[in-house]
Amino acid sequence: MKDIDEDALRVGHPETSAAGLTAVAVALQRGFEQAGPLRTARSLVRINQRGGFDCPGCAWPEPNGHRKAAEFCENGAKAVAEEATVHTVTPEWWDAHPIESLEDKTDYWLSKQGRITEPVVLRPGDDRYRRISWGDAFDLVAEHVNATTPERCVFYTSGRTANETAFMYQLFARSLGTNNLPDCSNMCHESSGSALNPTIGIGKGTVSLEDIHDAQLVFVVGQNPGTNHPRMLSALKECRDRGGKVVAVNPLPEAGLLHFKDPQQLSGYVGEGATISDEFLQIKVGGDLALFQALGHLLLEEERRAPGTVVDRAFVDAQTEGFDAYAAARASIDWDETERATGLSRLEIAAVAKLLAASKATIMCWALGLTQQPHSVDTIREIVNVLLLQGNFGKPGAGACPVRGHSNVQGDRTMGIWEKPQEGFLAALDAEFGIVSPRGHGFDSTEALHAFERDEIDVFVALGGNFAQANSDTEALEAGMRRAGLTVHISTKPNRSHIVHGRTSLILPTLGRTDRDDKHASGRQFLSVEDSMSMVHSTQGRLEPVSEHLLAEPVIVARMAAAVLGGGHPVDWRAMAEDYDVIREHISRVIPGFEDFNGRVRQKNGFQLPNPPRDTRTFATDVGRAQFTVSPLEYLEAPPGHLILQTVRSHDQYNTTFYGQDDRYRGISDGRRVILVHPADLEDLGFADRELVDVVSVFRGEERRADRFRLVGYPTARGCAAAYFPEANALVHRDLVARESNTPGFKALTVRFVPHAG
Ligand SMILES: Nc1nc2c(c(=O)[nH]1)N[C@H]1C(S)=C(S)[C@@H](COP(=O)(O)OP(=O)(O)OC[C@H]3O[C@@H](n4cnc5c(=O)[nH]c(N)nc54)[C@H](O)[C@@H]3O)O[C@H]1N2
Ligand SMILES: Nc1nc2c(c(=O)[nH]1)N[C@H]1C(S)=C(S)[C@@H](COP(=O)(O)OP(=O)(O)OC[C@H]3O[C@@H](n4cnc5c(=O)[nH]c(N)nc54)[C@H](O)[C@@H]3O)O[C@H]1N2
Ligand SMILES: [Mo]
Repeated sequence: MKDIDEDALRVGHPETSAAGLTAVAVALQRGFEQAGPLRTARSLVRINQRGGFDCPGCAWPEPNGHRKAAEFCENGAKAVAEEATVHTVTPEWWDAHPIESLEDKTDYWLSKQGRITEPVVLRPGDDRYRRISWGDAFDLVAEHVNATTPERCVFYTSGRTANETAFMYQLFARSLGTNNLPDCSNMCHESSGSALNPTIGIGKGTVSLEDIHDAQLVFVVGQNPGTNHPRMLSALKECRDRGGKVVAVNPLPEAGLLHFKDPQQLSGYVGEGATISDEFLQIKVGGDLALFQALGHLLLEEERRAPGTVVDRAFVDAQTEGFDAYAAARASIDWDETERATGLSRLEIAAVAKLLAASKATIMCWALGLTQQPHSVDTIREIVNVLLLQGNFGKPGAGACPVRGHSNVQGDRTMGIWEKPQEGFLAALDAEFGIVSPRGHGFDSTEALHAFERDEIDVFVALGGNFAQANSDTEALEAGMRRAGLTVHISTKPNRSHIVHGRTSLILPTLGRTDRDDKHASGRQFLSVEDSMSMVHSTQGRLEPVSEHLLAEPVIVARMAAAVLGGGHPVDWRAMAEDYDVIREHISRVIPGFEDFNGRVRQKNGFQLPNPPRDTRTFATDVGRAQFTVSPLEYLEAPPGHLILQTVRSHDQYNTTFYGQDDRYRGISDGRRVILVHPADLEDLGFADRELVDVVSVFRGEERRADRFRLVGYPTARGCAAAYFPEANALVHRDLVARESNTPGFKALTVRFVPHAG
């Protein structure tokens, strides 16, 4: 942490509204600093425009009809500036920075250095990365992979990877003979998939952007859209303008949830901004299962009082199973326990139940506030129950909306990046390519962490991302990664995972979203992505790459696969790398919904993938109907002297990449090692505001410690605290995971504070 002055921390008042003029100014300033005015202007005008590139910021969809001239937000612009930077990390840079000198650098410092320009290698016994040719780099990968067995090789993907690249990458892993395909989704929305697949027969959301506009009621649960999905605020405002209502459920009074100033409208520049939430439930971390059980109970009670007014009986009878058991389980409720679990009063919950009962079209949106706790899958199943009760599937303005993170994380899964692939997918893949894919499950991200610890990984390839920082138990993970034989990072910029290298380590620099990809005999190429609402569309960068040595991701994957698998392999990797239409041809024959992929991806707005619950009210579950489920009540309770800690993103970061040191909406400047705690809890625990403490996490009798955090009095829910990801990841025990999905419990830590000594 040497490059950050911890004592510079400034704390102001949290803001009550998001976006507005400051957002535009901040975005432009960041762009000019990184990329200069011309590249900034060139890149910003192409974001999310037809024929332009997909914003690498988040997975929120673009409007289908009229697109505003500037279909981006402050944080999208910051993400673009981060990539479009003119600063470079050359082989000379690596030469001037022996690995030891990089050990104490933060990801903030590392990414500020710029775009990596050439492949580099760190060999055993050497003290720094050195230039290597692409050909030698791929031969080195082949040498290592072929010296071990496929199950000791792991292929990680971060969700920025485009569809075509992801498809080739999983094809490579399976051709080799492994399903070890962990991805960032394992750490993100896996719990959503685990809950949705068995209950509604699809692991994705069931709404379109138009549905959000048309909804009578939208819940925004466990999500901070003002920072992480800013364009969602425009959709929520549109919904309210049409008479819809919004309920926010969050332990933190996040700026964007309360008010919104639309930077794309003149009126958005001045005043308080539009109200976003009609009701704000300031819930305790982990209390959502209790909340949705209570809401289900109240809906059933209202239905008993006025039969036929709340429950959609026709839908429930025809399209669902398990209603009776669910209704029996929710017939009674322990209000004392519900209030304890949620930190909400019975009256507050009843007020929201009333809105729900009156709504004929409800959408439930959620993000990581629900997915990273032991009982996350139960919580999301409970949300499905409440939606099913009122028939909120397959009608306008209604449905489930897990708001995804990385801009193509959903597409990567559709393309087969999954450690537990389904038989139908593998059979189609094998038939198309004449390979025999392995059938056993591979490692997810948590299992990969365990495998690193047990020294079971010889080769770790990462297509993007920053695995060492993103995952739990930082210390153990880093130690394990350092013992691996070969680590390979396909990256745009340096990050901590490059420093925590295996005995041999390769960094392979790639083109990003904004870069032009035109070194192909068949001309300039484009790629495609799928957004949070199952829309598939093309993306094509325009900027001159910062170095002539960069290769496009599909080319890197193809050349790596060809080197590893050798000449006799049935897959024609070269043809796919030459012309991405060839990849799309294969995809169109393997993955349902991608028929005529090449034709439809060239349509004006791309195309929407089939979604049975939304399109036809059908549910491809085991029983052929949507499933009500019954979960016992569960919530997080901290023993005396402890709080429940959740980890969040600041307004100035993209996961493990930082744009700056501020969290403007929460009033925090120039510091990230902070813990937000309710002032009354600070007092009860005997700590002062701004006190410097060490944080101790407790899990199954084991403790982890992270030093030097400043306590900040903040209006969070009582009994809860919040810290930034990834600074707090060292505190997360690797066995603290969500049941069924195995997603790390990043929002479910039990912690106490000790005054920092010395
Ligand atoms: N600018 C920017 N955009 C991003 C990202 C980024 O880092 N920067 N990351 C991208 C990615 S990969 C993802 S997955 C998404 C993440 O998007 P979010 O899910 O919005 O991300 P977090 O910052 O983790 O915020 C979690 C929210 O849930 C709340 N919360 C925590 N615990 C609970 C709980 O128990 N119950 C309820 N109801 N709420 C709770 C927190 O207070 C916080 O508001 O954003 C994507 N977009
Ligand atoms: N405590 C805590 N931990 C968390 C979370 C949390 O809420 N709390 N959230 C989890 C979530 S939701 C996620 S998604 C993961 C994120 O985990 P990752 O996806 O692994 O991490 P990122 O920080 O998004 O990856 C950033 C790196 O990607 C590379 N990169 C950027 N653009 C490109 C590109 O176009 N191509 C390639 N090849 N590389 C590129 C750059 O080198 C950059 O350093 O973290 C998880 N970890
Ligand atoms: Mo994510």
